[in-house]
Amino acid sequence: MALYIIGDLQGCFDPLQQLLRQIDYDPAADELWFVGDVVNRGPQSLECLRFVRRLEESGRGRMVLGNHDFHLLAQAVGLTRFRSRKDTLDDILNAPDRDSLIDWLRQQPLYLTHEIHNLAMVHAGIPPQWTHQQARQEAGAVAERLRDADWQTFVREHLFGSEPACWHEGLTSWDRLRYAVNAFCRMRYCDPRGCLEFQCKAAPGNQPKGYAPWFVHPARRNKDRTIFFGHWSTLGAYDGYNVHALDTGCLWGGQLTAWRVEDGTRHTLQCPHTLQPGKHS
Ligand SMILES: [Mn+2]
Repeated sequence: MALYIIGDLQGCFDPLQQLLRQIDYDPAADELWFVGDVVNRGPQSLECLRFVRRLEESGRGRMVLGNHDFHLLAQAVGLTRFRSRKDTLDDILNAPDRDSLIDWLRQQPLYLTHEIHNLAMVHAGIPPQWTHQQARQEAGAVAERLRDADWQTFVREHLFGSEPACWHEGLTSWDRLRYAVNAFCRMRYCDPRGCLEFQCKAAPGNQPKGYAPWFVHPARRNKDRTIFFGHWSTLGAYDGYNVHALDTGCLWGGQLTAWRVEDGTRHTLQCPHTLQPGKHS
């Protein structure tokens, strides 16, 4: 039995199946964890979502929510102002099992830990000033709203926006939840106090002054557990500071990555160019 943690799928279902053949994935014994952004931009979002859901419901897989997964929830509740011409979510939104897929997706976590391996998984990152215990609490507060009967109001009215960009203990209510979602799902660079930078998607070295990749801050309080994340295709396959970055840009003609936890090895599949370079966002 092996545990594999898999990078951002973004609708790249055929590459996923190829990668699983390459690693001799055994559905009866192995477990697959997905770092989020299971859907959107790529050609087979519906297949990806159904696949991850089947695994999760059979106890053989987990995922955390990414920004594109939240974007799907937004489209499902009719938040049309965030719609993009680059979206490839219509297959899901028009599917006969749409409602049950959305209902399942909204109940997925933002932060996961493993009971045996000393690891955590998030889509984008954990602010340096949060311990793992605090990350679990803040993610749990968001998950509670998403499980609520009135979850659609939360998504429609309170979830989206880039403010507050800075963390402080006194944040309450929707501001606190929105900060947490942005940190877990969108963060790349931040300052030591956890002020988030949303503009720069480039590789380290190109960020605005005063900001650093969230995981390099010297006083980071969550170094005591290995953290797996995706979201940052320009960072690519990065291992250091007790973190492992798994978004190797399959969508952009890069690779799809599976990390085997038992022996700490990367397994990659070269993906076809499904999108034109330069349309990256
Ligand atoms: Mn992402």
